Amino acid sequence: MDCLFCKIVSAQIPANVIHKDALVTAFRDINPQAPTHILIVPNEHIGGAADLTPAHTPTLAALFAAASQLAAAKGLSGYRLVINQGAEAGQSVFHLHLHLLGGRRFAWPPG
Ligand code: DGP
Repeated sequence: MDCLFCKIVSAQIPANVIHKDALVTAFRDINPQAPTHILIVPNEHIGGAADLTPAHTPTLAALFAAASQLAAAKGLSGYRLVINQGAEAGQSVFHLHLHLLGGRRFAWPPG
């Protein structure tokens, strides 16, 4: 499968990887929208949030566990976690990813 994030997970394409475990990989976003902008992706290919099933529960838990660990490691007391599902919502890479954004104030509602 020709998937950018699968290639980052398997190190076929370089990225600034800051965490990897059996289930998830985290790396810096190439186009950061905040002082801290990290993408956390499942190692297995999942197209997006709409493709999640109960069988993915351990992977989903690992995504959020990595996010809270990385946020703590970066000293972030508040941060935003975002999943864009579908092109209408701004998804541009169709491999599930959790955006961890921090280091500035965020507006609500989001743009
Ligand atoms: P989304 O728009 O929610 O699908 O987010 C995709 C993100 O992926 C976007 O913020 C930019 C980032 N991105 C795209 N290509 C690359 C890449 O080659 N390397 C890295 N590190 N990030 C990328």
